[in-house]
Amino acid sequence: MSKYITTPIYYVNGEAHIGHAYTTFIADTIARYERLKGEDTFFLTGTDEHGQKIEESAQKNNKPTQEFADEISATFKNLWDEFEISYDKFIRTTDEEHKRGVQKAFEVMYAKGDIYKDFYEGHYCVSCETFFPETQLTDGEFCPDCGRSTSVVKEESYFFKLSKYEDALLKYYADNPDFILPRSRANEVINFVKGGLRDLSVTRTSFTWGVQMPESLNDDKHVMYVWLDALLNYVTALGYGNDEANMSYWPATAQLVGKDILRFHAIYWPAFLMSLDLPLPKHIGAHGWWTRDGEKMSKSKGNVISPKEVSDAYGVENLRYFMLREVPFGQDGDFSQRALIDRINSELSNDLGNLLNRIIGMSGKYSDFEIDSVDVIKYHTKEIDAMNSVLDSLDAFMQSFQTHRYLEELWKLFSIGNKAIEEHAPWVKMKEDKKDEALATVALVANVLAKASVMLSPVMPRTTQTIAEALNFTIDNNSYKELILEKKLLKLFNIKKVPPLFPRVEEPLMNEAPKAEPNKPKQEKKEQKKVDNTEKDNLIEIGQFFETSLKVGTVIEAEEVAKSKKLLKLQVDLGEEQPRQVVAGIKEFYSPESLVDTQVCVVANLKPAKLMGMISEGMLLAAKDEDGLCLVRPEKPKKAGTPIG
Ligand code: ME8
Repeated sequence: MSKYITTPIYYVNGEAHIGHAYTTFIADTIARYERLKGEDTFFLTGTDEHGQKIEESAQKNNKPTQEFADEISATFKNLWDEFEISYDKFIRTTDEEHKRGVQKAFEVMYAKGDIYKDFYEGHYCVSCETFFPETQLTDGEFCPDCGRSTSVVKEESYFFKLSKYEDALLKYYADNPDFILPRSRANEVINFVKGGLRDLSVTRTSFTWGVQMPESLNDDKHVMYVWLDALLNYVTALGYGNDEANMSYWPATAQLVGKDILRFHAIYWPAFLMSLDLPLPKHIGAHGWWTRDGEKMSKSKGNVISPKEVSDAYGVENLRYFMLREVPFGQDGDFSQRALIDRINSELSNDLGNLLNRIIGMSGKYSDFEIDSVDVIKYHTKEIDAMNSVLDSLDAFMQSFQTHRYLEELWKLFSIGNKAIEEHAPWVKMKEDKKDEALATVALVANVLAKASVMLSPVMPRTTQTIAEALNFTIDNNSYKELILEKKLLKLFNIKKVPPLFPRVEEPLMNEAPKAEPNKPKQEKKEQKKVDNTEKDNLIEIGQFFETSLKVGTVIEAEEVAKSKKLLKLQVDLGEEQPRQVVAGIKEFYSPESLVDTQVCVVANLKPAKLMGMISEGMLLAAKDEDGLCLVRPEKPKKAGTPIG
């Protein structure tokens, strides 16, 4: 069966912000996931260009409405193209085909007796393009949805018999408990319908910027109500009312929307479809809002964050990962650079990037970059079972749009990989002359990473492509079938070195740091330090101690520095993507060989220094007395990068 995934079509009254990017990222991820599984998938996005709101925005900008719509629509399309959003069609409601399709639908509903002409007197909110009965207004005047003031409008109007579909809608919700996702959102919709549906005004005479009435009605005073026009995009994009070849994709599998427009999609839209005798979508997925300092981010409030700015600073795939991982589907989330940086450093750089780095390092050292999975099953059934059970659990999360759970589970694979390395310590096995065991662990971890990359590819398509290149395989429906469904292992292959995927981010990269951020400006900290240092007894605050980042490191390589009596050059694994180079004055006390594969304590946030022309990116903790120097080490082996403090 084919799949059809949609985003809302975005109003062209302002450029995209990260809320729009979020919906688009989720939909794009689902579409890519379906394609990975080999499903014939159609993914639609586009812009909503009619209605009073757009007309007014164009006037404010002193532009003809169409020109204004063209310009803003292009900014959305260009942004999605830059972000490599894999849409199959970008629809605009000013497209001629769309307008014809809407007119056709109007005729069908009218002929069926579902549309009739009457008068409407009510309170209209231009921002929401919605009428409200007086009983629903806040303080008798303000819009219950956006809080703006409404105006009284009396117009001749065509009405859609929404009330007729009350029972059918309630039955549909009851028979299809997964129609609205997350399920917790269904009740508000059901209660709204149970409260009684009023027929819906579906034309306007007070302005002209909308789809004209069908000629057969011979009533050009009216234009279509923007929500009727907009909702129908989901079928006109497939050719409804024109060339209907793509209508085979209908009904939609997943229609993603923000919770602000759930009612339109879960009540009006299914009722329109029933009237048109078309099947209803399988799922409407309503996600929460991105807020800024606790307030919904919106174009009209002007408190928006530009997705382009964030992606220029941090990379679009890091942003995608962050948004999909950070917030449980359906809930609101506050955007902060600090949270984004934390996820980049800990999950992307430490967990994922580091694993690839370890595979490259170990395979290079032990087997000239050649990996063979032949012995993996012999030594690693425990890890393979654990890995398969994680992989089997993933589909259910994606089907219910819970990208945060999907990624959370997926990350368990990296723990399995990193833990296997710690437990089986291939470097020890190499020393004990158990090369096949050491290589089996390296191959296991390469397989873990390969499988994880296949499943991560819908979220981070580019990054996982680079990982696949490093591991010498291709991510596509074939590898999905073999590695995920059939649970096969990769055959003999060569590892390729690639540049670091996720350089660590030490400081916020965007100037305008959201207010809610906990990171204080650096200067404040320094000043505080000065004051405290003038104390007679030199006591420091605990916070000052924690300004020093101390970490456990594993020495991977060590060599003497020629012409230096004191210095050794070490490569120390701190659980980061790349080992750090540390130049230490310990040559008189330690031989390089005695240090490899031992652990040390490292000051990890010192500014890099140059010693005899070599960069040193850390300092080892050591104790020195008249008997000489000894390194300070953890009492028991600890994972590289474990914080000390
Ligand atoms: O409503 N957080 O268009 P729109 C998360 N044209 N998502 C947000 C968001 C936020 N702060 N702000 C907006 C319309 N969105 C209509 C839709 S569909 C037939 C017509 C996202 O430009 C979210 O998906 O106001 C929301 O539903 C959509 O943008 C609204 O975009």
